[in-house]
Amino acid sequence: MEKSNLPIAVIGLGKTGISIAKYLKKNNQNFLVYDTRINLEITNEIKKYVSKENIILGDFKKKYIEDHDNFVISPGINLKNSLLNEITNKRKNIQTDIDIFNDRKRDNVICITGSNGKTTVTLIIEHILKSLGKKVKAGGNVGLPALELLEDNYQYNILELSSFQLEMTKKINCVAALITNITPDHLDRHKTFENYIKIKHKVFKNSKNVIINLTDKNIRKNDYKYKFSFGGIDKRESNFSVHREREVNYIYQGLKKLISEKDILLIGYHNLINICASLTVIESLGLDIQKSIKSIKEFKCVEHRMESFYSKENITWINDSKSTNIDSTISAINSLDNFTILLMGGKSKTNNYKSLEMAAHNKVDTLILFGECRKLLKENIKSVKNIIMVKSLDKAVIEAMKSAENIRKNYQNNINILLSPACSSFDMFKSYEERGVFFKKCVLNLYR
Ligand code: UMA
Ligand code: ADP
Repeated sequence: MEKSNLPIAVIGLGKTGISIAKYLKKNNQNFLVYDTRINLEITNEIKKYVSKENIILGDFKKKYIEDHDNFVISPGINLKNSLLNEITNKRKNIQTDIDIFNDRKRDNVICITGSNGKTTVTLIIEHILKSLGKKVKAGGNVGLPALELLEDNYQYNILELSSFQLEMTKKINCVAALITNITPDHLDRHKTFENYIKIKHKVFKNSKNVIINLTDKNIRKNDYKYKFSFGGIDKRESNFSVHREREVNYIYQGLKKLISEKDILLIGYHNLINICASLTVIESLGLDIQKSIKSIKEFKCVEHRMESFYSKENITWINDSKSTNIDSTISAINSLDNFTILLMGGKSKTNNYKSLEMAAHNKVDTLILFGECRKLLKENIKSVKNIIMVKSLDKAVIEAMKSAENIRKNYQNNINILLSPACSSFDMFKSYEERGVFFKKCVLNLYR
């Protein structure tokens, strides 16, 4: 924070804004809070940290800028698309909660970013570190906002960082930084894929150890000196990688066979890669890999991520509501053998469904499209044999059951019914969590 007699401006009063207000109050700082949402509820939680007179709701006005030298911005705010652009032009000091976290110079910060797999990898690492007896907490884009981690003295702090959080962050020092993968996402905000890639790479800049996914062409390995990597074709090339032998995938540590896919509880090849990524972080910290294996075998899937939650009479229902982009749905489709009925739809983030069409063409028997962009999806994914369009997710569940029953007449093996929307949930739900919970409720109601 730059020295100033003016109050700090906290921009945004969501989860992050509240954690910033809490932190600033605790540190006796003078601040005002702004949020563009005129009807934002000022909860008792908020009132604990900031009085009503110090909260300004509604459009952020140009004249407010002169009242402050320091601005702390929440991740959900797109600086470029609003009047807040002026703040940048006036060369005021703009920070994020991650910058404040960084100013406190914590030891052993581990940063995880990427387009898909951030939460899974973050939670696997947290799980392993706990099993190794370390005092550890994960936060940031998952669970607690970053500043909440300062409330206690953790031996390891794991920060899941989204592109929204990294965009305005100046610097994050860490002991290990990992980008799980980079595929196009959030381009409505970041405009170009190139810009999005650049934002993701910020995480490597001040990391002691840079951890590279060798299989991802968008992770610019040549720009970094790195000792740790995962993935890749040659076992000797990386610390951990996946190789297939007689129809079974195995995780290798260098040349040494470590874990069979049959010994883990997670579904899908992408989750084997997530385990490789997590183990590479553990190795970069100099911790014991052999002791970590047992805890990996016990790690259960995170809710709404390839969550197989109900099976009866050879029909298995899988909730992958967190899949909000093309690539995660392709991974979901590729994770399943046997007949797959795919439920997809919501609010579209792209017009380019070519790669998804190719994946669905080979593996999906019936495609059930729902939500705002169902027509757009139908126009773009023509090659699946059976396509059904419905308005809502509850209707999609009923259609999926009917299709499964039809398939079952001639087919003895397991049938997978997968919700992996490839779209955000905001057309009909508050969040992907709400969508996933609703989906599970609809399915369980069918069997009552
Ligand atoms: N908003 C306004 N006006 C304001 C402030 C916010 O309209 O003045 C809107 C934003 O546009 C957004 C919503 O309110 O739609 C929330 O924005 P926020 O910045 O207040 O968000 P928080 O509640 O602080 O939650 C954020 C992350 N959300 C976003 O970045 C959108 C949460 O990640 C994160 O858990 C939390 O900080 C704590 O660190 C959620 C998320 O959806 C899981 N992340 C996206 C993702 O994973 O794809 C990036
Ligand atoms: P994030 O936090 O980056 O959104 P999650 O672990 O929450 O990642 O998973 C989001 C979606 O991506 C889920 O649908 C999940 O099944 C899928 N997924 C998880 N890991 C990967 C990966 N390595 N590659 C592609 N998709 C993945």
